[in-house]
Amino acid sequence: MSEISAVSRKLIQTLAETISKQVEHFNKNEVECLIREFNVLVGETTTMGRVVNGLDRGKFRSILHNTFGMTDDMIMDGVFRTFDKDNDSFVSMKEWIEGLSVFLRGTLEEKIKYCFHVYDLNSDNYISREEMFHMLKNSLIRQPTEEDPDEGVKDLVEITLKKMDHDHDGRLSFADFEKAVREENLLLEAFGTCLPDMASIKAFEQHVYEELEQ
Ligand SMILES: [Ca+2]
Ligand SMILES: [Ca+2]
Repeated sequence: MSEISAVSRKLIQTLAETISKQVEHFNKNEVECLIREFNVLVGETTTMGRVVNGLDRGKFRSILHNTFGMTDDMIMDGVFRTFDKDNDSFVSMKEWIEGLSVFLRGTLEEKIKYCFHVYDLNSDNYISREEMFHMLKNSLIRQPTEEDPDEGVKDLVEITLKKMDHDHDGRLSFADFEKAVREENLLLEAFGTCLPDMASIKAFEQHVYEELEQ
């Protein structure tokens, strides 16, 4: 091992120790693996000769698509927005690990907050009728024979509101969303798949762990 890689290894270990104390669900070794994976993913961009602050939207979306099988653009943008907490258009190393702790291992409470944020497209703390309409329209497989597919989506929005809008103001607050999901867990991803399934979590973790072994 060269002197430089020994130094960078030491740096990563120190960083992993610090981050593992601040972020839930990952131990120090796991954080180290995630930092290495982050560096690999970002590294491809730095070879272009410019300084990169993290994963940009395109790069992040290709990870969601290729590694976690996501296909819905609107939802993938929502996941990016949710990971990018400081809203600087890059997912930094810290944001990557914080985001993954919920994405891969979050408690129900953490996932409720995460999904609500993903679905609140304009970040005004409410999921509006319009937002529900866009997401449901996007996620439904349209029947080509149907004359007005929008009508079906509008009906679905009204049904969803009836079930989830507890204070009857025609939009979902976090409290509405949380109450509904606690009563019926399947509603967690009511407006589109924004969490990975068990198989892709397992594949990702296996891949990341192997990198530490090398
Ligand atoms: Ca950021
Ligand atoms: Ca909103």
